[in-house]
Amino acid sequence: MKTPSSERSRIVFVGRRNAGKSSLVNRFLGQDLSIVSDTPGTTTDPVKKAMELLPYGPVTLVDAAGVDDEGELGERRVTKTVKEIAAADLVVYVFDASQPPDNHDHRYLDYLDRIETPVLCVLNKSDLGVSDELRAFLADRSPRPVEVSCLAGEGVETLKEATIRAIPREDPRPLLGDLIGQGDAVVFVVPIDLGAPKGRLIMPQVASIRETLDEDAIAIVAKDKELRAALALLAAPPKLVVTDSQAVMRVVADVPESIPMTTFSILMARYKGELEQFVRGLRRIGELQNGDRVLIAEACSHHAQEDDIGRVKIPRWLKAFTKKSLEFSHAQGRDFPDDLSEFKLVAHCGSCTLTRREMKARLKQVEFAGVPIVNYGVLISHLHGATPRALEPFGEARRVFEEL
Ligand SMILES: Nc1nc2c(ncn2[C@@H]2O[C@H](COP(=O)(O)OP(=O)(O)O)[C@@H](O)[C@H]2O)c(=O)[nH]1
Ligand SMILES: [Mg+2]
Repeated sequence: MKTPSSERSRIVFVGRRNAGKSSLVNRFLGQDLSIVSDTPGTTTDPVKKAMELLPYGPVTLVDAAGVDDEGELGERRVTKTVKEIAAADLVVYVFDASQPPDNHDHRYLDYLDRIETPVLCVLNKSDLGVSDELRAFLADRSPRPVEVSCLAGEGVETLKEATIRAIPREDPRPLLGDLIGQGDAVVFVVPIDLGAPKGRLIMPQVASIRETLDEDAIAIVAKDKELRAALALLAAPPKLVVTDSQAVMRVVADVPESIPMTTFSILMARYKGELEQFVRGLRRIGELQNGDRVLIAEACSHHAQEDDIGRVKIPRWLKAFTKKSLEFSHAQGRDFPDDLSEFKLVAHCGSCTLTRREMKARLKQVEFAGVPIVNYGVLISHLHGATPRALEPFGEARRVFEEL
């Protein structure tokens, strides 16, 4: 039960009011925790329950409000459901088996397919018989829909097994392990400036060094000032140089063209998000106009420093680069705005404190809002004239850049 919610697989129960979502969640949990009621619309806030789904492991079950909820309050509940869907690993879409599908079902299943969220359909209340229309509607779905009766307690075990099979296995992504091999030297450039935390290194630095060791490669760590000296010590050129974004220009100058280089933030962009999507976002920078609003989003809520990267430096660099008077909004921590329509561009931090799923949910959200997104790493390198150099180790992202 100590597994943090960010490490649990999130299963969201979606469907029309009264389909039996809460009853199913209770059947999963084996106890009466959700409120089951025959008055439609009882589940107001999404109810979340942590459980151990054996033999799979820790999961969070989310009992969402009905997708057909009505009225002003109902609409707010539907918005919450849509947010839950964005962060779902798996959606269990619950039907009342005896009813034909309606518009809501069509719309939501289309939406879920579009955002590529895995969906398992459940025909609950199978004790009441199964509608032919519903059967036909779901005929082509994979995985196969599961028939259940919460009332009779039938099919619940089969559903649990099907659920476990349907939860996608996250392929663990490398930070840089795929770029290096046994015996390779990697030079990490870690400037120790005022923004560096006292007495330690930050997460992307520590994780990169650790992964280098896991690959039986050799990690060399130096400040930007000592980079030339570090390179001079090596009998052969390193396989890769990775720098803090803020030292990127100095590193570009000090590292010969023949040695591939990139930044920690670009490694993070690939690890937590989709590097190509961030690179595509760079196109917007040339299109920005006076008065356009840019959202600067940071996943953690640290104290803003005097020369804060998100508050001060990025706005300054972006204005200098575009020569436009831009407006900036800031979002910190978990408050990522629902409505992105006023923004022309989103600049996102490296998101060390977000899970890949959470970052992916944000990426999907901006994609559907039609707002380009860049991450700090890709953006800073670009504003300092270090693209495409810093993208060179990543073939696909480099191609995307060249096609911009
Ligand atoms: N006949 C039958 N009724 C069910 C079944 N599952 C739930 N119900 C009833 O359907 C109603 C709505 O259930 P609930 O779980 O609150 O639905 P939700 O709005 O989707 O959360 C309640 O009266 C339940 O007792 C089932 O398998 N068969
Ligand atoms: Mg309910």
